[in-house]
Amino acid sequence: METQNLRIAIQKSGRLADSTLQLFDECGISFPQNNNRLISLCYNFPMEILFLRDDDIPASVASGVADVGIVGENVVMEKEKSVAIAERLGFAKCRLSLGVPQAMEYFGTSSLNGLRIATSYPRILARFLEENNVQAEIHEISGSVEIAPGIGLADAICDIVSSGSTLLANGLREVQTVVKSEALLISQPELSAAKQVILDRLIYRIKSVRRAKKFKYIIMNAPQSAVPVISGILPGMKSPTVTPLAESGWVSVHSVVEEDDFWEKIEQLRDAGAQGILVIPIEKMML
Ligand code: PRT
Ligand code: ZN
Repeated sequence: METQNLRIAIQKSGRLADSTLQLFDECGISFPQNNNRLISLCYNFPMEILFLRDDDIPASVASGVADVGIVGENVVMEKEKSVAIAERLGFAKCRLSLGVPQAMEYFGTSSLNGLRIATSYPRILARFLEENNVQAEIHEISGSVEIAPGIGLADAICDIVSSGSTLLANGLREVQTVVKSEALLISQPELSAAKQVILDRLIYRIKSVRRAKKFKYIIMNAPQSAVPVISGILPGMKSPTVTPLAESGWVSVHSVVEEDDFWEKIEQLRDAGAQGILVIPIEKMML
């Protein structure tokens, strides 16, 4: 019997590669490790992995060479291929921004009129300029965009920014975000039913892993009398679990707290009388 695998295209090496492999690992998906691989068949999940340059991933998915792929939103937007977003993955977050020399005055997009702007993202930039009624010259270069103004190749740039240190090191400042980006799981718009079932299984695992990362499991001891206040601090998913301790009048409280406001919650819990607070990472959180 022929078995159908979901074929997924991922970046061979680069900024997306490590996080993508980590995600597969956290989803319990393993495959033979071999650095010169082009394609690997997973041991324990009906999926084969195709290793490509990120620029080729949207086209490989749109053409059916791969069924799905993991790639930056910026590349998906630039390539304008017919693919669907199956899931946002939340890593490799960055933005495509306009940068100008530190000394240049900038009063808004109209300041870009008549400039030469260097970028590796000509389509996204052209759309942005058109939407903002700016007439500027787009100068397409494939790498080291940030050095273009310094060597007189351009007046401004449109490039990926994460921390902003590359712009700073090249005497540029970020003046405008054009688009925001994160890694996406993209898919062919029309997958076969059998492959859609595999994709749904993959997405379920990814969601469980991502949800778990947002939360911590916490355990603390507290006087019984403090439980109403503590329950109010811990909205959790359901009300907290409260079990009696051997020492009378004391209980153990278990709950789940969101990472975002984690430290504030801990301070409030201590003020409410909680002691011996333990914080435990959650590996998966299923719905
Ligand atoms: O070889 P291949 O073509 O597959 O890879 P690549 O060299 O084209 O891409 P790669 O691996 O550099 O990046 C892959 C994806 O990671 C990008 O398409 C983005 O979606 C995402 N990403 C996230 C980034 C960054 N952060 C990032 N900081 N891509 C590039 N950068 C570069 C940017 O170009 C600039 O040179 O980092 C510099 C800016 O960083 P800061 O921190 O100094 O602002
Ligand atoms: Zn690339």
